[in-house]
Amino acid sequence: MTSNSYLIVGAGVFGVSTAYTLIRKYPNASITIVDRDAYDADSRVAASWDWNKVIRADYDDLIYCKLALEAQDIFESDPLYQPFFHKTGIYWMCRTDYATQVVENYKKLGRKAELEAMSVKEARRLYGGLFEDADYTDVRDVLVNKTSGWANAGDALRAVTKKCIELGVKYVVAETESLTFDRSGRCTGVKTKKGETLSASKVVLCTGAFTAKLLEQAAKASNKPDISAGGRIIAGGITTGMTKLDEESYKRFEHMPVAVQSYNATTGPFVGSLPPTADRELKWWGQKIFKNTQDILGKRISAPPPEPDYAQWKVANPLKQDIDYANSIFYGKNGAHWKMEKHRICWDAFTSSSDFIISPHAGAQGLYVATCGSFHGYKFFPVLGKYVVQMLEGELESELKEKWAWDRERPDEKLNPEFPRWEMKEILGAQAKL
Ligand SMILES: Cc1cc2nc3c(=O)[nH]c(=O)nc-3n(C[C@H](O)[C@H](O)[C@H](O)COP(=O)(O)OP(=O)(O)OC[C@H]3O[C@@H](n4cnc5c(N)ncnc54)[C@H](O)[C@@H]3O)c2cc1C
Ligand SMILES: *[C@@H]1O[C@H](CO)[C@@H](O)[C@H](O)[C@H]1NC(C)=O
Ligand SMILES: CC(=O)N[C@H]1CO[C@H](CO)[C@@H](O)[C@@H]1O
Repeated sequence: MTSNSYLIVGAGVFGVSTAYTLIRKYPNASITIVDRDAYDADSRVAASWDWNKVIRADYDDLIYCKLALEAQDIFESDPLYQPFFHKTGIYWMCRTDYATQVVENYKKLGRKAELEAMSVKEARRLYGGLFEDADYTDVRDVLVNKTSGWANAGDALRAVTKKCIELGVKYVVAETESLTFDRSGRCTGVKTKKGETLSASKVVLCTGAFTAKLLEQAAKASNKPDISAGGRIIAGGITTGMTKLDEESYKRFEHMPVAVQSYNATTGPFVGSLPPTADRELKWWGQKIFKNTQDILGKRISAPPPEPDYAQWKVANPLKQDIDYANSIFYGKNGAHWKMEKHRICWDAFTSSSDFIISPHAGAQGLYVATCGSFHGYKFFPVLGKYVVQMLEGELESELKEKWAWDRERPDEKLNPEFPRWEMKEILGAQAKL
């Protein structure tokens, strides 16, 4: 085991958690992370690099519920993660019977569900009426739960990466362009854009939204069509926006819970709003989740824009309007005067079931995939590596192995409210027509 060397491509939560688990298990192993961005850069493309992310365990899927509780226990108790976790509770405007399912899952797992379903009338009065003017159309109940919260996402990622480096993980800044294979077809490493090669006995792709494009480049360069993602992995983007609260609003919203508006597969994805950061910035993510399908080496593939920074700070007006809409459905008149200060487009990798892929790649020995957070991966940061390493060592329990497999049946994406249902061009085109 210890004679293995590991090359992890991508320093988001999947890659860093894997490196952290490996270096503690095998302190003398050669473990390298390669990423296009420095881990402490001022701006990064990683979805994991963000001001904040929701940390909740309220899943109707029992497996993710269990995993999220496992992760949250670490966020609460491990000195490495704990400084970044804020247990603010959640305020969830719910339009399905998700709530009942969550409570049942907690019970099955022997955990106390500190989760309460309230009528809209009752809920409106909570938190000094912060959500009195939200949009409650079709809302069945409002879930209020103490155990959820949020994390300073980018800061936690930087801290764990720094710890990995201190423990002996090498961090290389380079863009990976393709993969290298030996004569038997085994993956032996990566080739960077500058033409360097990095080698290892196990290569793990944790490349998020870029994964399908990278695999296509590798398939083409090595003349191995089986390396292609073949429609399993779809890059999706979503807009986030922030306002800096004035003194008065800050006093009112300082102790707010994470807020969520959830819909269904017909009407759309979750929309969320996160409590103000230390800089007093309150955040939303929007309701429009989009692909960016483009021609990549003769195939139609969704990938982030080709700019090195994924053009993530170039946010067009129709996307900014998505954030104004989010503001209105959470705060109504209470947020009507807020000025939006920052917008970013965040890209993540999706599967049609929103399941991760944590699996050997079926197209080559020595090649593994661990990504596809599908817009919900961050909260699992403290435990992802444990499962990736189990996968690398063939020890993943069968239920997880099947759920996260490279090859498995994949449900119709139309059943998934979170799945990207727009093309970015369509949304931007709508503006051109106005
Ligand atoms: C707007 C938004 C809100 C979200 N909110 C939440 C939330 O509240 N809670 C939650 O749990 N999850 C949330 N998520 C999901 C979560 O952020 C992701 O699922 C998770 O961070 C994905 O991690 P990753 O490691 O797979 O990818 P990433 O974090 O994107 O990391 C991939 C890394 O790979 C590198 N890379 C890619 N290609 C190459 C290459 N060719 N060469 C070198 N390096 C490369 C990139 O630079 C990047 O650092 C949200 C996502 C978005 C976009
Ligand atoms: C989703 O909700 C809308 C309105 O609340 C309803 O008309 C529609 O039938 C629902 N769709 C599903 C799949 O439940
Ligand atoms: C914010 C908060 O803690 N709300 C509720 C969460 O659930 C518990 C248990 O049902 C309630 O007592 C809290 O008021």
